[in-house]
Amino acid sequence: MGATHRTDPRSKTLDRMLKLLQDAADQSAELCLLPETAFATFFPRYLINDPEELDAFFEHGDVIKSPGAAPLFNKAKQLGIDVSVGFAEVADNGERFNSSVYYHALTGSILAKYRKIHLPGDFEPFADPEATNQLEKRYFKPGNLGFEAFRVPDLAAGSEPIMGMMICNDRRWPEAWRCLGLQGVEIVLCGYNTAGFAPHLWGSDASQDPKQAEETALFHHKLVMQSNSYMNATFSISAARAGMDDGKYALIGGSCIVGPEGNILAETKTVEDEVIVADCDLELCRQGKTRTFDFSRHRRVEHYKRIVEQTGVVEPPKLSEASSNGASEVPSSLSNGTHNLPSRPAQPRGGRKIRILLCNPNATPSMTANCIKSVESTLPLDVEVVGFTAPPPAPSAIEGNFDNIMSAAAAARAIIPLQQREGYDAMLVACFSDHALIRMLREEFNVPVIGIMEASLFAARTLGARFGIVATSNRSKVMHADSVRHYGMQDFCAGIESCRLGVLDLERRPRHEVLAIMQEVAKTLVAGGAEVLTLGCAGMTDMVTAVKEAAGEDVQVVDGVVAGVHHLVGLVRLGGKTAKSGLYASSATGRKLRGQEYI
Ligand code: CDT
Repeated sequence: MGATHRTDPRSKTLDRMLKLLQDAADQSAELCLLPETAFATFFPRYLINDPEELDAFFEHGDVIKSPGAAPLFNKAKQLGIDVSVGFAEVADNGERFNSSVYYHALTGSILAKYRKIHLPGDFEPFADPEATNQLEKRYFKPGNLGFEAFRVPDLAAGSEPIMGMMICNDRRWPEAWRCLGLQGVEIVLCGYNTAGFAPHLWGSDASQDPKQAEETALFHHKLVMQSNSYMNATFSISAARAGMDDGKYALIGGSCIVGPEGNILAETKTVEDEVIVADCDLELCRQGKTRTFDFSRHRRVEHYKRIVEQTGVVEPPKLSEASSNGASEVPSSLSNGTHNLPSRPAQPRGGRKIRILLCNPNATPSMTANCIKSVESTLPLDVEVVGFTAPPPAPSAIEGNFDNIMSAAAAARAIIPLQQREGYDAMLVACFSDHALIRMLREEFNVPVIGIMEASLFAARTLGARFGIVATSNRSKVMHADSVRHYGMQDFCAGIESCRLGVLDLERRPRHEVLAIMQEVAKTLVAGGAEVLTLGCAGMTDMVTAVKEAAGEDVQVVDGVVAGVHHLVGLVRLGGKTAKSGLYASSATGRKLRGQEYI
């Protein structure tokens, strides 16, 4: 879309949009993307103090029925063309967002809504009256709907393409693209509104050549659309509000349709109202998605922690400072004015990490590996979890008392010398039961020890009034009931339901079957009043997402491994130790006196 001035009546802008839609339909397009806040000028560049004037830029209630926007959706329905468009939204609770929707012509309904997450600019205008402002932080809240991909039925020769939306500044953030990429997105839709010559906004020199500034802005726009499309093996469509708004504010053009190899398939030639069309053969996404960017095979999430844990930059300590004080934490006064200190120390406790031994008392290493995998992405930078798998004669699964005792003995014999050598700060017993190893380790050492069942129940009691347990077998159901009583939690237990599966069935039976069974059990527990679900086996740790899906968003699902590790981390930070005045007093000395050092 070309320039839209502050004084332009809504009807004029709408007429232009209807014409563009007609033009797209005439060229047999099945979907038409229109820009960010398309129905009026880009008002966040002005400081508007009059609430009524500001309100007129927003759609209230259901956007497809909003008088200033409805004609667009009605026309789309009539033409049978889907439309995605940006608008300023007032939600039912009065919160304001910079939003976009995907309108499905066939059903006459909104298939998906997105609310802009990366709001650029400032809350207060620049002091310089000549500056172009970008007051999105003043007028909008950051979006609260995440980057959710969605399927569009009956499009592209009856296929169901996976689409995702983002708005303008979002396109500069690879995190946004990856969130969609991880849902297999095939077409990313992005309306935008990007200033060309606006030195205050870009933080650049006011004496720069406006034409050159615009070229750079255009280069950056295409750079992010092409590179991120390639890196996520997806098509992308971007639609600009372009031209010279109010005869004063230059906006770049550059609307384009990009293929999954990063190639531009179509791009606008003007900064006026203009339609571009391209065929998007979704099959072309397969190449990238199954080879170079086959995420399931190649991603190494254990090394990506910083991406979700850190916002600002945390530089490595300056070599001179690190060597002079021996510490790696940079005091704020020395942080070269960037104020980008870590939200938590990267190396606390005198530079030493908290090290937790995750003890799997059965002899199945893949179960240990799954436990480590499930917790790894949640760990702070200063915490390390090391996996231990019990050696034979520990049984490969723990399904009854015999297995419990045999595994505890085998595990304890191996852990005692290991702990004497390594001095882990805490130990987690990764078996969902009141496992004998827990009490053995509490007796033998003074570091905090907990099992994943007890940790789950503590977390569950904190997060809800009633919990339920997804048990493996009927026998484990009975054993869990005994343990719940032992922990004194029976009054808070809404139920324990069995999946009628053996522990090793969790790995051996087809995954979709196992997940379906667990989801059924989860639903039963929720119907019985469980507000929090705990997973009754360490082997279920990688199934949390499926259970969450079945339980619904108002129900919490606790993964005992994650709960246990973080419980222990908290205790270690508090300096907590196992009390030795009673039950957990060590029996090592007594054994020695009896000449029974055979372990
Ligand atoms: N509308 C919008 O998000 N515009 C931003 C301008 C950034 S201001 C520095 C953009 O990314 O194009």
